[in-house]
Amino acid sequence: MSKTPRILLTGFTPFGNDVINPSWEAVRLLHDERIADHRVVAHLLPTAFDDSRRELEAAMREVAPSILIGVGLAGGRSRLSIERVAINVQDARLPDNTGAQPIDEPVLAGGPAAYFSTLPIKAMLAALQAEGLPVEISNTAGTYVCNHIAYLMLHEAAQRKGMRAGFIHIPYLPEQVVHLPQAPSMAKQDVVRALTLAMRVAASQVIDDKLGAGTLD
Ligand code: PCA
Repeated sequence: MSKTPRILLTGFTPFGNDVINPSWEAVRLLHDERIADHRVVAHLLPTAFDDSRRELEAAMREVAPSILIGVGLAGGRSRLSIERVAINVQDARLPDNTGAQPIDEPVLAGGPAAYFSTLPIKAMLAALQAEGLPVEISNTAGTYVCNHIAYLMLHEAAQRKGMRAGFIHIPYLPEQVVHLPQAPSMAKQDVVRALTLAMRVAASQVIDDKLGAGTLD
């Protein structure tokens, strides 16, 4: 096996009423890219609590990544959201793709209440802003499958020295909002550019910058 460190970059299958998931549409274009001496391995996760966990575990064994970055759709958000935190709860507003709808169940029984991202989220924010990309720090990844995977990635990373993890939510693609006049969207090329840059910063910087990006809401 080559010694090149790997970034495991995951996207999700469509869920709810959507026929595509922009997270996978963007992530799959980055498969095999070389970024800051790392190789990107793109992996598709099912939008289902149990199956996504199994698939993540299989991908971890296969890829042995040093950095884990999950990407998911947050339809309705107007900018790319770099998540700060994942919480130990599942509260599904809609059934997942296997029909499971956990309410107020832990992701991991006995696990910590939350994990913080171990990627340099403020440095990533600043780098993307400098490129003219609309981006924010988010303090909630929700309580659905994305938060579940973000929590599990951070849990895995917390067990392994040198491994780091984080999660990024993205808006709808323009073609998904053609009939949703109020809904914001982001072009796929911009998402790909933003993920590339975010990975470059994550791969080359461990200690985060001290930059204010707090909110009062
Ligand atoms: N978004 C959902 C799950 C899969 C996805 O792309 C979420 O935010 O939980």
